[in-house]
Amino acid sequence: MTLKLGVIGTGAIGQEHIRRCSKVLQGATVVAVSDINLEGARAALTRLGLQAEVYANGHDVVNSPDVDALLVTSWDPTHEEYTLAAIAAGKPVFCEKPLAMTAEGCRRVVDAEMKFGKRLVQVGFMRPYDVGYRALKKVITDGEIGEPLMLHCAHRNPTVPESYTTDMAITSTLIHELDVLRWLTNDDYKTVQVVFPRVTSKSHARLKDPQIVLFETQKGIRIDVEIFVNCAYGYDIQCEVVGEEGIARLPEPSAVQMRKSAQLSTSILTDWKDRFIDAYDVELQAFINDISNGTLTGPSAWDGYAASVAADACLKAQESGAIEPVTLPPRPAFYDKA
Ligand code: NAI
Ligand code: NAD
Ligand code: ISE
Repeated sequence: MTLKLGVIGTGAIGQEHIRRCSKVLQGATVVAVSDINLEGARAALTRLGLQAEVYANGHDVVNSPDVDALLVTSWDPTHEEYTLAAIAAGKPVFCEKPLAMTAEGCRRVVDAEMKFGKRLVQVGFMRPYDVGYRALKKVITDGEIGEPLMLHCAHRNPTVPESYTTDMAITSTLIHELDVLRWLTNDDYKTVQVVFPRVTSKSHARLKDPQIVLFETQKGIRIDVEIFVNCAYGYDIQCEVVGEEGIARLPEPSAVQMRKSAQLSTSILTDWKDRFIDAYDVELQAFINDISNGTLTGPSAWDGYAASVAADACLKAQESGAIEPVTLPPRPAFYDKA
């Protein structure tokens, strides 16, 4: 049976996900879309050569009898509202990160889902589906480098728009590390501190860039993450795990090495769309397959909540300059793996 999807938000990633669900993946079709920019939504469908019902209001997509499941790809502050609406309608929902703007908002989603009594939410944390991160996790869980002691990470974007502010380095960018590093180390954060180096001249008044975020985990692992969203040279994700017996590093995306004009060079990607293109395919195919099998297994509303608990502490640390505690309550049995 083909799963009929409704997509709320037809911006950059909304269009990417519409394309992959319609043209790359198996078992789904996009039947309805919505965006506050109605013309943009229509133009996106035309560009992709697709036909779907276009609604002015996202809630009409959620409640359309034609729609079996939702993708929420609108801007961050709308995620909680549409995800809660999907749960109220009893429909599975894939919500892009962050699940909500605060841990409190994520908790409302967790509580609504538990009240419904069955998992309906998958959060768009795609890195656990990336082959590189999966290989790195295997090296750690196989004990090849001994117990992890330190992680050195970087999340670099070439540039961001003027609307991107200091807090978004946490809520929209670091949120990927907040999720994937929990998964990678099978650990939770205990404290966090944010340090601001000299600001790049390529930034603007409302964005302190770069930032360094320092964590201690419950097991005592120390993690440093550099967030640098005007790094100019490319889109670059780095993760190095220092263990008791060796060091393991996230593989670079594969690229041809060139020898030319007395230079040895390898291209660096410039766009998140390309860096994680396969991971996005796999995460959404898993969402589609899991719905037809009756149980969602991907990143859960609890994972979204856990990341946002850490994000709230990071935001506090940005303001205070102090080492702030990260306090995650115990995970409810509802979110244990079947
Ligand atoms: P974008 O700005 O290109 O698209 C957002 C779209 O949402 C716009 O078309 C806007 O008109 C629409 N929108 C805003 N408010 C709305 C509302 N109330 N109802 C319906 N539509 C509304 O942004 P982009 O880059 O596509 O990001 C969208 C979401 O996806 C964000 O939450 C972002 O954090 C997430 N994202 C995730 C990535 C990942 O690697 N998983 C990569 C890029 C974005
Ligand atoms: P797993 O499913 O055995 O989970 C390992 C632990 O990590 C569990 O305790 C789980 O609760 C936790 N976890 C899972 N997703 C998390 C997240 N996003 N944030 C924090 N903690 C998380 O581990 P796995 O088999 O490595 O699967 C990891 C993800 O990859 C799952 O979402 C799974 O559905 C998916 N997956 C992908 C492929 C693939 O081929 N790409 C294959 C299997 C599973
Ligand atoms: C964007 O929303 C993403 O999710 C990208 O993966 C991230 O690299 C970027 O910084 C975010 O703004």
